[in-house]
Amino acid sequence: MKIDVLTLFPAMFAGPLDESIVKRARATGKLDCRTHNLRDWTHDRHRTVDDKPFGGGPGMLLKPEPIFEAVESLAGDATRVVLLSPAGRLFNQSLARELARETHLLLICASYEGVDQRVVDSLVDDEISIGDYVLTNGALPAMVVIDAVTRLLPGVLGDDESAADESFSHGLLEYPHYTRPAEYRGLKVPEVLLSGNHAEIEKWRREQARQRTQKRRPDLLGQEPND
Ligand code: JF5
Repeated sequence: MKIDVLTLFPAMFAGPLDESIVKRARATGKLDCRTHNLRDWTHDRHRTVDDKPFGGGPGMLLKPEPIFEAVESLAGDATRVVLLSPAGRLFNQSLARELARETHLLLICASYEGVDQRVVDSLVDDEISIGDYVLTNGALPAMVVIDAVTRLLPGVLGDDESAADESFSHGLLEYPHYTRPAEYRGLKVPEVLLSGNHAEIEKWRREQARQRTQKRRPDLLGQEPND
C-alpha cells in the first residue's frame, strides 16, 4: 500500500510513523508512506496557502490552487483521495478495512477553518472525520487513519497480534483482562479466570462485555457490528 500525505506540518508525522507496527510495516515494504509539504506547490515569495472566505466571516481557508496542483502531481488513476475534516463521515473499523483494500491513498490534511469547497467537490473521494471534536489541523487524524489501515494490511500483524484482534470483533466492547500476579496490593483477579473452567470463563467474558457495552456504549447494542 502506498500512502501520500499532503500537509502543512510534515514534521508532525516523524514520531508516530517511526514506531512499533507502522515502522515494521514500512521496513518490510508493506507500507510506503510519504509526507509532502503543501507549500511546495505555491509560487509566491511567501508560499501562501490560505486566504479570507468570500462572503466574510472569521478565519482563513486553504486556497484551491496549491491543493489542485499537489493532487495533480501526486494522484493517479488508482488513487483514493481522502480529506480529513470534522465535517466528514465518521471513521470506523469497517471504513479502515475498506481503505486497506486500496493500492494508493492520498490523505489531505486540512487546517485553519477548512478548505475551499471546490477542492472537496472536484478532487476528494471521501471526506472523513475521526470524531466529533475540532483539532488544529488534519495531521493527527491522518496518522490515526494510517495506523488503523496499516495494521490491516496483509502480513503486517503477526499471528498472535491478529488472533487477539479477532476475539473482540463482536460489535461489543472488550471484556476486562487480567494478567499475573493473581493478587496485587490486595486487588484480586476474578476467581472464575483462575478456575480453568473454559465454559464458565467464556460465559463470564460474554456477560462482562454485554454489561460494559450497555453502560458505556448503548448505541452499539442492536446495531450492525462495525468491525
Ligand atoms: C480540521 C477544519 C480540518 O479537526 C479535525 C478533525 C476532527 N475529526 N476529524 C478531523 O481536522 C482538522 C479542522 C477544521 C478542517
